[in-house]
Amino acid sequence: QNDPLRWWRESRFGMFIHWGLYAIPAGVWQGQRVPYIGEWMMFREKIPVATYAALAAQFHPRHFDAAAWVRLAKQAGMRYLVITAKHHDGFAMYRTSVNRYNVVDATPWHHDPMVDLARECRRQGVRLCFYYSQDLDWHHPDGAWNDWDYPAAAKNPARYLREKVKPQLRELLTRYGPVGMIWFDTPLTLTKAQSASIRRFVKKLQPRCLVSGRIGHGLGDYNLPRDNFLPPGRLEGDWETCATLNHTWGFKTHDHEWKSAENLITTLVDLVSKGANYLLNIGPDADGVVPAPSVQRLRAVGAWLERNGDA
Ligand code: JFZ
Repeated sequence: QNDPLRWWRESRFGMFIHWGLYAIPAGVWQGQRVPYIGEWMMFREKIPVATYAALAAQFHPRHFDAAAWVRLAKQAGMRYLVITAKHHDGFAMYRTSVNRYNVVDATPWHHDPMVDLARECRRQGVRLCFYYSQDLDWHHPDGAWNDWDYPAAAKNPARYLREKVKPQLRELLTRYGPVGMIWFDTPLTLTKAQSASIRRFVKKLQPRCLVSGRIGHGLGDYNLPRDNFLPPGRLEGDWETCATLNHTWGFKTHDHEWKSAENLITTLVDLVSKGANYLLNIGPDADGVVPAPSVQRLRAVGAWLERNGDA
């Protein structure tokens, strides 16, 4: 059957990956451990663009291993992978020609990890999807929510969409083969017309590529309840709950409060029985290492599925 949502409905379980420059401070700024989610550091500390951008000079993940990340997803029983191509900090974790603020041009690594992940996903049979922050962008002068560098009154959101979002989406949708979905996030300032035009843009380039519920204005292909949400009963329509393994999406050195494997298995079963997908996050560190407690837990979920799942 030709429903573009079919693979997604049948997948049930996906791997979310938050990986970016925020993995370098890893939740510690000016010697202080921050209490909030790691990837929000630039915003919460009102770090100037130039200061934050300087982190890129330290990004050289010697242990990055795309095959191992995708294998871990497979071992856990996950069938799709959603990785941060660009989070709210505006830094592209892939090769872009839109600006030099990206992992290839601005880091000593000079490498595009999405090429490796696309290849490994193809090889190992996992759907590749990209997270893309279409509204918040703390680096672009016209992006939403950085008003410590750029006064809000001077912002032109249409220009941001035209000069950054659409050209970058075009790259993501033309350079890595078929993309399962673009996981848009945090629609806070864009108008309905703007969300609609982003959606149309995606579908024009890859008609079967899904668009997450956080494109905004009810224009997604499926719904996203709030993070870590557990529905009280069976849900109508298509739903996906995204969740953290500890209390952060982006890596933090001092967040050691991990959910138990038992909790994860129960949650997975609960969600799936109610018709929702489970998108579970890992936050690799700046060397490209997935925290050992995350690996352990994902493998335990996979082992349980091996014994009890229906494959
Ligand atoms: C967003 C991001 O701001 C965050 O950094 C992370 O990427 C997460 C997956 O998504 O945060 C949200 C967005 C929406 C809700 C909660 C957190 N929500 O609707 O409950």
